[in-house]
Amino acid sequence: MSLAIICPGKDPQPWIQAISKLDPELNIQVYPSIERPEDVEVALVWQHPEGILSDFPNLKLVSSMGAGVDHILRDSGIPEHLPIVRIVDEKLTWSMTNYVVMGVLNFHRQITRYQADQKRKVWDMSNPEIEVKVGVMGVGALGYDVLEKLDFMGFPVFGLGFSEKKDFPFPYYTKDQMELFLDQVNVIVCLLPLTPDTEDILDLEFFKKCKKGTYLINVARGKHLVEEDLLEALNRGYLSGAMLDVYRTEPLPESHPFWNEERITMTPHIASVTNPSAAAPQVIENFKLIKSNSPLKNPVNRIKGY
Ligand code: OXD
Repeated sequence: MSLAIICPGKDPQPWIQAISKLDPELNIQVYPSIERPEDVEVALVWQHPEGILSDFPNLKLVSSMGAGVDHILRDSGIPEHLPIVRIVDEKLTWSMTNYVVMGVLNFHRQITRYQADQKRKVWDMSNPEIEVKVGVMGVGALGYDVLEKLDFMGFPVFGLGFSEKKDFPFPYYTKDQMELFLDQVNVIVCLLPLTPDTEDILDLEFFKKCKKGTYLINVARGKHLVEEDLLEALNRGYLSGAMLDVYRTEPLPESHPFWNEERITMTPHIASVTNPSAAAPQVIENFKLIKSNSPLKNPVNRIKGY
């Protein structure tokens, strides 16, 4: 039996090292050099080539290398009986929250403005703080941590999700209450999973409903955002700026208009990168659990898409 690592375009070495360190006996095969497909019982994947998983007749489990599973679920050829798990890891959550806090603080304390002032030798003490109320769309492990930490820092926070929640400790809105949610906040953090329900959710109609001058932080997936609508929303003043870590096409093509847009702060999908050493224990644990037919860690609900 063996574990297949399939992550074209990503270096598999840190995963091989982390897994082998914990379980030196575990046989690992790395795509595209999978010589014994019949041995593969678990596939650890990131952006795998569509259809490839049907090459493994004894596959029992598919594990994402990250928190997101949209890159797995886009492959309609994955047999329905095959369980899928994802990574939930404290370090991943910690990094994501730190990134979002940085974005919120940048807006609140206007670092971009002062950097521009510094370049022009401008001393401007007016309006040093923007009052901030933060709305977090997506209240899973990542979104919840963001709400908790920002609340601890004293920011009013509001959550939005797609299902009803009982006894949620922060003001909470469902998708049907979107306008009510948007009325409360002037910073929007998108941490939604990418599903058919959430794709293109950040479009011009959405931005029109935001408070004038709202700041957008998208750390979820590029496909949540209709990119030309963001530029339009900035030009019309619905939004005052955005911090983006994810894009519809990655790497972002050189010709993309975002590169030259000063109101957008960009990073290259680094908000929270899975640390193989931190994530390897749960990959191995799931390998053992699937073999003993026991309930898995961090299973994905295919119907919900996360
Ligand atoms: C993830 C990511 O889903 O890195 O983990 O985007």
